Amino acid sequence: MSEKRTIDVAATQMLDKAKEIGFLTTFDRAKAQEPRCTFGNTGICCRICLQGPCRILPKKPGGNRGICGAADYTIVARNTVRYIAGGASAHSDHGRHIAETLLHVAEGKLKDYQVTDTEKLMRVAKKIGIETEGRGVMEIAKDVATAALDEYGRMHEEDLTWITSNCTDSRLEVLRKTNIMPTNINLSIAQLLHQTHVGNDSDPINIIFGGLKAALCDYDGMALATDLSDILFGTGVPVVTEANLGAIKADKVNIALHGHNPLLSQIVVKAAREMEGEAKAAGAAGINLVGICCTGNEVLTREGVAIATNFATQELAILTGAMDAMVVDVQCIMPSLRSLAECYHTKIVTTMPIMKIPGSYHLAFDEHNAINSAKEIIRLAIDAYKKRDAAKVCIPDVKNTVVAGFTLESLLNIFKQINADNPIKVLTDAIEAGEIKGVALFAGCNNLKGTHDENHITIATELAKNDVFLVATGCAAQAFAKEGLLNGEGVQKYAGEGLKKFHARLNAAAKLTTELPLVFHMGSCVDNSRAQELANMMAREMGLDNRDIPYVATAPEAMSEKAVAIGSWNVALGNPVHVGVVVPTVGSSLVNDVVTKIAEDVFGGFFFWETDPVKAAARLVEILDERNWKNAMRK
Ligand code: NFS
Ligand code: SF4
Repeated sequence: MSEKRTIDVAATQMLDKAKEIGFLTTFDRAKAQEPRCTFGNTGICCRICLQGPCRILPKKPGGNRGICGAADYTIVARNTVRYIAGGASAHSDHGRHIAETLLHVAEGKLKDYQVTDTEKLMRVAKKIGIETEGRGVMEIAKDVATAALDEYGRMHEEDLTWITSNCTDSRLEVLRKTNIMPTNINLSIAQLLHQTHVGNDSDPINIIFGGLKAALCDYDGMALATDLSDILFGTGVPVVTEANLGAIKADKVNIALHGHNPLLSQIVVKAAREMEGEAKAAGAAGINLVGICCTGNEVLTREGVAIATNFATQELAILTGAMDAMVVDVQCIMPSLRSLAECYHTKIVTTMPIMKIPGSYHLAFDEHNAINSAKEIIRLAIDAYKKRDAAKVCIPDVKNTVVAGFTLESLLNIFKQINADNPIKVLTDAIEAGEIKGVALFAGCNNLKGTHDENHITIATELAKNDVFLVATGCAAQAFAKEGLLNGEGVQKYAGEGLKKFHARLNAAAKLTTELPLVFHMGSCVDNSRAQELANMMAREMGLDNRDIPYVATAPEAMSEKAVAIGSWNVALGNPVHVGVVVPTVGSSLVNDVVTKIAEDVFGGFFFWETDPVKAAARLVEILDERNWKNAMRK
């Protein structure tokens, strides 16, 4: 564990304050966990049945296996894929919730939601083979929603639609040949839990392939979540806003939107606009919404809502003393928020049936009554504001300008200004000309095994220097937002000559009121599907399989089960994936070799672990160089 806690200046100020008032944050708790148990850290501790925990103790007679006889490779493989099952469940359940909502909109059952982006609806319908000619919007929406819901529990054995309609043909062949193409999201996840039950599969390779199948369900669930969220709420266009704790306003009612699902947060944004008057009547200058984690990314992309902070520093937003309510839905919400809120006037409002925090305020969100639910939440915040103690308010004066909203559509719109017929060619031409080396996707979380945000920033600036085109999602994107990498100044400061030239061309074509950012913010973690669509377009345009395109992914501070699932489908789809923390596969050299070496032979994609950000960046550049070099040789 690193001694330096964070590179974020605002966070540092708040951590000093936490110390002053004697509140132990997640940073203190991370320290308290050291030193870690080596068994758990390397993945050789099994708790799959009640005889456990069993640890691998090679020196003791009989100790080199679990009680049932499971070897290190079985234990490590099982533990790893169970992360994937957790992640795929979270993402696909999120997608299902959106799909149900779209279905109910199409059936006329929800008055507070509508089909906002009909153009995207038509595009998605065509992509998945639904007839659009001469049909009404709601009829088509109903078919799209039904097709999405069908992914979860269909009885027929057809490959998942959002995979077959998005991936390249050569990649589909790889997925089919390796027998990891899923036909039913719920089935594959349940099967994986079955496969890893005590006394079931002990073959690590078979277990890993089961894991990859579930990881592809994760991809499917997020791809449909992105498509259907765009249909319901609109596809983001470039927006200018700001990020970091300085986006919290002392004179306004501050409400943080935290979690992942846009279903509620979108409505809160709408309600907040209608309720400015009520906030003013309470003596505030208005309502200020800020985002944390991926709900924040969703409303940033579509509504230009500012970012307060990312995962590791969520508690610190409350420590400003000016957070009146924090509305949370699902995933990545620290249970500690409640105890911190007790030191302040802050209301923590949980809203989903599967995510409650003891002692916090629960307002069951009801899509049928969405706007009223949202208004009720805002009223709670206004009430809390009245109880705010001005003496406790201390907002770090730290924030940066953010240019975001780069859904694939809005990025292609910029490319279209240069090449109207074939926008993606703008990117692939620049790669083939050697102006830029390729594309790197930054995804994933914060992980306090390292210094908060440091890996993100160091790797990104190193790659920029080496002329790599950068896109980002999730908490990685938020790290960039806070540190000033999502604006034009970031390009001037960090980009290499080639990348600068490429950006200059894009800027001239885009004609936005502001310069394009160093890193293109593609949205939330489910929007990693947007980045994959970009990769697929590159592959098609370059006439290559995904295993050969100059595209890499990195999760510099991976933390959640969802991150494991995302990394795994990236590998299955041919992408090299860097992870900046040591992961618990290292306890079995066999499993570790499979995911870091053998995977490349089979899928073209593979994992590598590197905690040193400079070395990680150098390796990523090397991989891009290798791919470009091979492509040049092929010509
Ligand atoms: Ni992704 Fe986004 Fe952040 Fe990690 Fe959590 S918020 S869904 S899981 S911590 S990036
Ligand atoms: Fe031990 Fe086997 Fe049970 Fe795991 S499944 S806890 S190795 S007995």
